[in-house]
Parts: sequence; C-alpha cells; structure tokens
Amino acid sequence: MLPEVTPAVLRALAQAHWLAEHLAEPPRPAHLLCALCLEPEGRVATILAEFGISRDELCLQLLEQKVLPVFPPTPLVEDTDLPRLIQGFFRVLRAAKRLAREHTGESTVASEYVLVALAQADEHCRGCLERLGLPLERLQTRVQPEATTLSLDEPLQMTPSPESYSLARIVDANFNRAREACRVVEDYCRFVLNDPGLHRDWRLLRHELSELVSQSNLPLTVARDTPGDVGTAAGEEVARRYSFAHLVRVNCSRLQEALRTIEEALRLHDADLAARLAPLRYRCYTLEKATLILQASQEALAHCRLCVIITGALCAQPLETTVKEVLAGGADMIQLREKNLPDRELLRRAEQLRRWTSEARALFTVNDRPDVAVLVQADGVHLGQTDLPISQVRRLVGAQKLIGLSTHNLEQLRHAVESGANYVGVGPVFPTTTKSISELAGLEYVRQAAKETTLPAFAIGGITSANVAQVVEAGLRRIAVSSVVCRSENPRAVVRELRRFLEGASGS
Ligand code: TZP
Ligand code: MG
Repeated sequence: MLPEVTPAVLRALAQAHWLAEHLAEPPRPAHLLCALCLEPEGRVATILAEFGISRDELCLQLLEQKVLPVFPPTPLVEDTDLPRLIQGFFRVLRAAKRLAREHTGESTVASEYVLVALAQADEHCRGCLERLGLPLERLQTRVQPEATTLSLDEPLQMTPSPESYSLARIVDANFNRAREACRVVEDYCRFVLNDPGLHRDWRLLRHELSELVSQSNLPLTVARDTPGDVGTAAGEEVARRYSFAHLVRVNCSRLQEALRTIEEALRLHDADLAARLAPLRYRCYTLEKATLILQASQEALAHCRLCVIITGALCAQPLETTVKEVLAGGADMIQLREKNLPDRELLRRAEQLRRWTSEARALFTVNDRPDVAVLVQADGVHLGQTDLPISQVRRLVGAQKLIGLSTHNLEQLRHAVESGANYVGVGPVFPTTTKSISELAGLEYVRQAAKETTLPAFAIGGITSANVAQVVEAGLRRIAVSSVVCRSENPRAVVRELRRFLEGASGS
C-alpha cells in the first residue's frame, strides 16, 4: 500500500532522485533531506530557520562536503509517479505515515514527518542535524509536541487492518517454516557433517532472515491464530525420509518455498524489503548444492588419505615400476600430472594409469584435462585456480566425477566449497621444486583449512616423512605428494612410511 503524500513531498522525492542520479549514487536518505531543505518556504525550511540552521551548511554535511548542484526547475510530478519515486525511500515514508497518523489522525505524509522519520531512521541525517544544533528529541518535540520517541526498530503500536493481519499470518507461518527448515539443515551440517564452514553459513542465513523479517514491523505473533488455521487439519500422513541427503533436500525445498512466499507477501507491504529477500533465496540454492556435494564427497573419499602425483620425467624408476610400486605401497589415489606431453602421448599414458589403478582399486585423476579424464574414464580431474572453472568443467565431466581444486588461502577454499569441488589441495605447505610457486601458504593455512571445512582436503607441497607429522599436527590427515615418491629408488617404502603417519593420526 503506497502512502499518500503532499505535493511538496512528491516534489522532494523527484528532486532526491535527480540528485542521486546527478551524483551517480543510489538514492539515500541524505538526498531526500537535501531535497526537502531546498523546497522554498517549505515546512522543513521553516523548521530549520527556527533553529538557526543554514540550509547550505546542512546540505554540505549531508553530501559529505560535495558541493550541492544547481537543481533544475522543480519538475512537474503527478501522484501517478509515486510508485517510481518511492523507490529507495519506502521505509522512511512508511515511518513518516505512521508519525502523521499518530499525530493528526490523517495518513497523508507531509514534509515535517518525513524530516522526523529521516532523523529517526538514518544515522547520517540524524548526526548532521544534531551537529548543527537540532538533536532528534528537539525535532520530535517541535513537530509532534506530545509524541514520545519512536524507534523504527520497535514495532509500532497501531491497530493493524484486517488486510495486514492476513499478510502478517502468511509471513509469520512462512517465517516459522523457513527458520525450522534452516535449523534442520544447520544441525545436519553441525552434527552429521561436522562442518564448521557450512554450519556457520546456514546459521548466518537464518539470522539474516530474522533480521529482515523483523524490519517489516508486521504484527507477526499478534496475528498468529494456530487453532483457526485451516491448514493444520489432522490426518496428513507424515512423509518418510530415506536418507540424510533426502532430509536435506526436502528441508531446502521447504526453506526456498517459504522464502519465496515471504518475498511475494512482502511485496504488498514493503517492496524494498521484499527485494532484499531474493539474495537470501539465491544463497540458499548455492548452500544446498554445497551441502549435498560435501556430504557425497566425504563419503566418496572417506578412506582416501594419500594421493601420489605422477610426472614421468620426475621418476627415478621406469614409469610402470614407479606406479605399481606406489600402488603396492598403499596409495589411495594417483594423479597424472604432465605439463609437456603431446596430447596423444598423454592420452596413452592416462589409459595405462587408468588400467593399473583399476587393478589396484585405487582412484585415478588427471591434472588439468577434463577431456582426457572423460576419455579414459578416470575418477576425476584436478584443477588449479587459473584452469577452467568448476561450473564449466562440471558440464563436461558430469556429476559422478570428482573435481579437485588447488587452493592457497581461505578465500579460495570457501569458494571451492561453494562452487561444488569434491576435494581441495591445501598448500603449498613447504618449499617445493616440483612446481614454481610465488608464495608459501604454510602450516598456518593447513590449520585454517582444518578449522574451516570437512570437505576432503589434501595438504600439498614439499611434504616428506620428515615433516608430515607437522601437517597432521596442524589438523589435516590427507596429503598429496610428488617428488618425495617419484624421485625415490624405493617408492613403495616411501608411500608405506607416509601412510603410517596418516593412519596413526586422528583428525580431518
Ligand atoms: N601444487 C602445489 S605444490 C605442488 C603442486 C602440484 C607440488 C607437490 O609436489 P611435491 O613434490 O610433493 O612438493
Ligand atoms: Mg592446472
């Protein structure tokens, strides 16, 4: 429901939009206050004059010392322009409407109520007025002599119309539904996946939803009428859940439906607020995917601790001997990493490794090349930060293949989880000659990664049996190694020794 406004407020709204556009900023309360000040002989100008406030000085402060432009002639605006002009100022005008109604019994919004609402709602406007000698209390007393302080954060005591009661019932029911669904998934991340990062992200989503809904100032609990709710009729069969993944999917759907319903209902009440709900729903879609992939990845790689990266040129022994010895030593995964082989040779080598790893029931991934991974039916592909993005590679390799991503800091790790990686490389932990590196992520990043995620994470870079204990101590017990194994005359013994360290450890 749009508030009715006086012609002066309508003009000020148009001028505020012009000012915002002129300054290339989104419309904000300071623009509206400037526009109100400049209304010649308007009520705001009169109030400011009474308190000896210079309008130019106030505008200068409001615009953070930007010089006020010369306004174009007052535009001709009509009531029908209001839906457009109200954008960016809906909350303030709604608050102004309440003030006007409380004070005069009328709901038409005049300039002085917009002035008070701006000072109440916007810290910057309030601060500027206060610095020039007009604190909020004095302003309120001037405009509404007997009104008490109104805070926008507190629900206003007004008698809701039957229409707003119905609206509040919809929002209340769906807000409860959304919070409950969110809790189910949050607890799943907490107690089943034990995942700190996802647990934090779901909880944050729930808190942001609560914050947004509270800003609607709808009388949610007051309007609740559970006994009179025709949707609670008994007899509905309790739907079964077949797995945790099913439980997560069902609750994510409930959450998304509830968010959409709140969003649609709020459009009738506060379009700005409704618009701020959509990004929450989008985050929910992304988090759902990340949660399901994390769970599947934990399962798929539950027993995978040691990945050996094979590069033919690094091997001290013939390639076949190295690979077979590595497998005999107990490597869980082999990654083929060849940067300089012609494609046909790479394909032939990948086919060989696929065969040998299948015989040993080990996993096999190909570095950099989703095409080769698909052609040889590898278990997955490993990507670096500058390789093709996961979203595109997923389209090539499908849902079943593992996608691993090298990460070098927490931000990249969070992004990897969000984009649906099945595992991550965490490093470089120690100096390495296998790859030219610009910066060591170090053991500190291993610690951070272990605290952030339970997505399978392999520490990588310069790891040997002399330092693997430090990695385990830092919290990860999955590693990927190359030179220490490839360059060894006895790869089997090296792999065995590394495994011993990893198996003796407990942790992620
Ligand atoms: N990415 C970061 S370090 C590294 C890669 C591929 C090389 C790991 O090999 P090494 O020889 O175990 O240091
Ligand atoms: Mg790469």
